[in-house]
Amino acid sequence: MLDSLHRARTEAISKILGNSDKNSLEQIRIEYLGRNGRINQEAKIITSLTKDEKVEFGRALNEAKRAIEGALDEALSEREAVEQQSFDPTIPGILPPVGSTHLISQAIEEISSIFTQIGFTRRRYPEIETDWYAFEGLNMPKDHPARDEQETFFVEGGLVLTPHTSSGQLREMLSSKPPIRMINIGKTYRRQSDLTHIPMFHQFEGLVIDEGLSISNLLGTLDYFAKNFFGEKREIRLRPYNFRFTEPSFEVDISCDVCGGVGCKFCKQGWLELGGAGMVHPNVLKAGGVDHKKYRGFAFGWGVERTYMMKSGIKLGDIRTILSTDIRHLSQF
Ligand code: FA5
Repeated sequence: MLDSLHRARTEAISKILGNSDKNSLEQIRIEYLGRNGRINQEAKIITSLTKDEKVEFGRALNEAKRAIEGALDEALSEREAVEQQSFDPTIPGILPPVGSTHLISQAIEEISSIFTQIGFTRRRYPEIETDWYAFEGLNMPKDHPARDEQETFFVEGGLVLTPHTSSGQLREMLSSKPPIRMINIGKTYRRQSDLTHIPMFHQFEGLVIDEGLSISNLLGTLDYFAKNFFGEKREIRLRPYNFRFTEPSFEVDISCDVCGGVGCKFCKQGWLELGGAGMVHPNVLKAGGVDHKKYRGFAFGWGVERTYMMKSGIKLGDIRTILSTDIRHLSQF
């Protein structure tokens, strides 16, 4: 008599336990407690029972209903509690992205540190210059064709955005006494934009003034820098060149890292130009107030971005990507 009722009760409760789906719980309620549900079906047997049996069966029937209702209520309130919980302390946190120094700043720091280790003092001179510091004092008189190469931005009041850090040579000579060993790193500007040129770039300018200096001191310094910055495997070469502010003058090349020195669209037959160098011209020493009979000087001026790109393993095919603000690019450095 009671077996079938117990089975219905156990069956209903096992369907409810662990169930958190609202619709499915409602279906279970209808299936077992609804007007035509299993419990009411079981109740039909009551008419055929004796008086005592009716009492016992009636009690079991009520207990079965209460147990199923209780299990349903519990399942629903558990579900609501989960819904209301807005903060789950067990979910792992999201780490905020960590930034890093921009690669141009990294390069500047590295260049600075290599030169300061051999006694150079770091300097920074104005980005906006007068014609005299940018050209005239550097042995480039007005209307001299050498000025054209600098593709200069002119600003109001006869000023220019300095096209090279060589203007800092004059400022250094006029503000300190020899012996001088400075490394001037700053922003420079030219009207250029292509695979190897950007309109705003950085140069680092070395200037050494002392008694008895010769080209071998210049070579030794450049070689020291190249070995420390690029590594032992990269090669450097000097080509005779003409700058108005040095005599003799050279261009310094480094073997290309993009193609390994065989030649590619980025370099000239395996070599990439880093910048100029030479012995400071007597006219520049004079303009800087240095006794050109007593002292000699050497200077070099290289592009920071170009120099950085030639570092082993960098393999940047277009200098303009250095200025990209794309986080996927920046996060590689
Ligand atoms: C000069 O600017 C000379 N003042 C360098 C110098 C200093 C010679 C001291 C002798 C003594 P040049 O115009 O070649 O030279 O530029 C030097 C370097 O700056 C180039 O080799 C290149 O590395 C970098 N550079 C020049 N223009 C750009 C540009 N638009 N974008 C990126 N890098 C550039």
